[in-house]
Amino acid sequence: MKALVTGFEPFGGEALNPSLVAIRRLPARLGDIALTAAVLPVVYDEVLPRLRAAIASAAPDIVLCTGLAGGRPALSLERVAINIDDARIPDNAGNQPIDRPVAADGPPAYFATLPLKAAVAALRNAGLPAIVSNSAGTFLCNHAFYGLMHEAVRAEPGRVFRGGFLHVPYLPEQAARVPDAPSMALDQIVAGIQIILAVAAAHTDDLLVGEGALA
Ligand code: PCA
Repeated sequence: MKALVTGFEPFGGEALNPSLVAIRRLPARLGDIALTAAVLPVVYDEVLPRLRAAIASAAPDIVLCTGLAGGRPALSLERVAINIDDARIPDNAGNQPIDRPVAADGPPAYFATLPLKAAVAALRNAGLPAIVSNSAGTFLCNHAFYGLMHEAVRAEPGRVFRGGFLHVPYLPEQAARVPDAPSMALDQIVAGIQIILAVAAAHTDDLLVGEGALA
């Protein structure tokens, strides 16, 4: 079993991105899962070529992309990627697309194909706050997640993989500068990523438990 995990470069004036700090802490092996970590740029025109190159070289069974959602109080497993770019802020190259599809030939949305609810249950059992989120936003994280799933449906036989996206909260040192912002310690984020990968490697079917939310 091979897994590819990605994290994003810092963006929006932040000095660091917890998703990137966390994936750099991951071990090379997790039980019988061989892990590859890759860094993704917060640049619309560059992110999907970089992601595709990482997938081509890692030939993974599972891909978990991760990014920061500052202000979220919990590890957020994203259920759905939508075919729209609507950037609230410019990316790291100054691009700010508005209402542009991620893939002109793609469907409106894709669902994650990792067992999100089983992962959320395992995270909570380990004492980590976790939710299923129904929106990855309309910035680079959604763009990468949509591109990932678009790639997954077009993968050649033998190169088929399952994919999903995890949004992580601010680190405490980031939240300290934002009034009332929640945060999560780096060790917890790193542990959470490993739990999600272990669950995803062990299960293809998800639990049938309610995780519905207003948003
Ligand atoms: N978070 C941004 C893009 C990069 C990242 O880590 C987002 O949620 O879209």
